Amino acid sequence: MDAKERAAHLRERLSYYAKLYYEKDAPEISDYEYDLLMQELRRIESEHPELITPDSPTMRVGGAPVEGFEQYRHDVPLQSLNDVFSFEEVEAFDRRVRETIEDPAYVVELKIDGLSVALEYQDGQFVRGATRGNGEVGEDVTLNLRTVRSIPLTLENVPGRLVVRGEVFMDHHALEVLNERREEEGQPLFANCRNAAAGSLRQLDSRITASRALDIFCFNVQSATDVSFTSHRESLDWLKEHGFKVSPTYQIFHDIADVCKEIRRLGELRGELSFDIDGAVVKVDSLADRERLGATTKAPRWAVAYKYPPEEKATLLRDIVVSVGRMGTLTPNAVLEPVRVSGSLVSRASLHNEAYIKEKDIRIGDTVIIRKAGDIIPEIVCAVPELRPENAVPYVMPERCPVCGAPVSRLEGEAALRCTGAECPAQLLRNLEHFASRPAMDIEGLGEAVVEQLVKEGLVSSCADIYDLKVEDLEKLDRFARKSAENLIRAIDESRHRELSRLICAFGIRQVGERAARSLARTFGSLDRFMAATREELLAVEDIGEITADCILEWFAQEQSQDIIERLRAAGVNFESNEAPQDLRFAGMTFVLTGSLTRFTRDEAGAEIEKRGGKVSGSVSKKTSIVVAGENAGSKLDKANTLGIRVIGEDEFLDLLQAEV
Ligand code: 0OW
Repeated sequence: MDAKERAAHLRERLSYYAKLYYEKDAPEISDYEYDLLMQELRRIESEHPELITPDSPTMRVGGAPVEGFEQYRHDVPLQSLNDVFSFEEVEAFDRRVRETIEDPAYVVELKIDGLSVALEYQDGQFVRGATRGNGEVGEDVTLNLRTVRSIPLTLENVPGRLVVRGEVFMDHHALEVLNERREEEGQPLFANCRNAAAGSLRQLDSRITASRALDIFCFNVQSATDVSFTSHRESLDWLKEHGFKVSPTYQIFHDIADVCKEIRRLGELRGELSFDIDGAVVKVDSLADRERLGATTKAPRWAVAYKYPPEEKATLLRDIVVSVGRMGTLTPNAVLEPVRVSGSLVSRASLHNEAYIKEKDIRIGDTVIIRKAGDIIPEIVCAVPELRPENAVPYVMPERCPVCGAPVSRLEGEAALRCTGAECPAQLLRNLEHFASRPAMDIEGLGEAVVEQLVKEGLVSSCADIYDLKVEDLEKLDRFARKSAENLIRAIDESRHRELSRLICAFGIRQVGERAARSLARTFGSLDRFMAATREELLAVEDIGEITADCILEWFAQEQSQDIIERLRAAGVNFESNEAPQDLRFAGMTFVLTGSLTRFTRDEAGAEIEKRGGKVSGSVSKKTSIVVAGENAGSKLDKANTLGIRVIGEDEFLDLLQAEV
């Protein structure tokens, strides 16, 4: 067999195998053998370029990547679809159609969950292909579409211009293979088949697209110069006869009840399909009827997409493991027997917090129902009590952090449990990034990537370690030349002189952000006075409530925190506020004013009290600290005497206000 014959033979075999692989999903040879034949054909074509034909399988894969995608204007807009979510809405659609069409015939097709494209052929050659875009203008992805083996590059006896619409998708197996490869390469995984298909079709390098095993179902003849149809089904049959892959099922129905039955049937098929569908499309079959029904700006009046509720699957809850987030939050996660739901394999699902588990009474060993909320996030709908093992017990969250062993605590009003460890490794990265961040110590150059390296190299395991770093330490890190090492050390040095409020913010005490930190720095004037503040004094500070005060007290009470503070002091970090400390002599005290004062109005006296951290109340109770009694004081004075509350006159009040603190 000479080269020409061999090339023709290989082309015929490769096209035959590709058709089997993609249309019948029944390959006769392995991918490896297919690739060997392809390699031989490439070699022959490189030795005899005159033998290359436009439809050769080797012509599917483009050359070097393109810079970007050209815009492609669809001469026939790619319409979208009105979605419906119930059979009542399908019946309403039918009633609307019957207002115009006496006895409509409907086609019901699978709604492939991929991305819409238009394929343009000129005299039987595939010449251009584009994404849907906004329906009017899409992106020219011709080179990438050529690599989709189920798209015919040449058509037998189809003269003139033809534009076909279809849905490009990736099947479950291809997604699994792709994600396995990405996992090995340390790349982020695709959440589902649709994302994978979209990401693969919009590759600038068509060789990457070629490696992604994309597929297509064609569902519409957009335009054709040399052929015409009277019905949709006729056009689908024609597409199939001319080498296009069309939706595997499309039936005609005259009664909307049968349409709904078909929608149910396709919905049950869902679990067995090797690709994702997110619904069923109901279309008027007669093209003339479609003309009469017309379209809204958004979508045709002659079609609707019935969307299935998120697919639910049952599986075994093997275990519950607790992860510790960067904010120290303990999150329970379900470890599941892997199960395919809506297009991808699910083996984990968040259980959010203890309340969620309690409310649904989810126990280790349960059979649970899983679904994908929004098609992406797996969630546990419920447990199946009838299938619960005898020994299943209600789940209890750990009392100690699974990462550092520190006690966990729950702040009232919060569902979440948090690790209290100031240096918990799970939170360390977040704490360090926060410490160096702009609203805190603002250390230029100490971002997430550098922090991760410093922790990984064991150079930093606490924010205090930052001030022990030397240029030599940094030079060992990736991408750290001497210059950048010196710059970072200089930035660290500068941060020693930050305003006190920055340091307080940098500690990352829960509930203490920039605003609260400023109030605390202004009020206490130094870290030492802040550290020594009582709960009452903290409560007297503007922006500080009960929860925040408790967080502050709990944070300072930790040995880890004391250790950090002493090391920062030794490192020369500024502990003083450059603002005058606020006078808090009345913090935690409640005053009652009665009678008339000569030097103040009631409001002025009240303001003087609040300025010094005190509170003013309108009535005397055992919570009252002091009653200030002016002239003609009345019943409040009597009650104060009865309750044994301290009573002072105006002069003594003045002395209290003016005494040196
Ligand atoms: N995804 C599909 C599909 C289909 C529509 C298109 C214009 C008017 C009717 O399988 N089988 N049939 C249609 O017909 N649309 C489909 O997908 C659309 C494309 C854009 C939004 C939907 O995904």
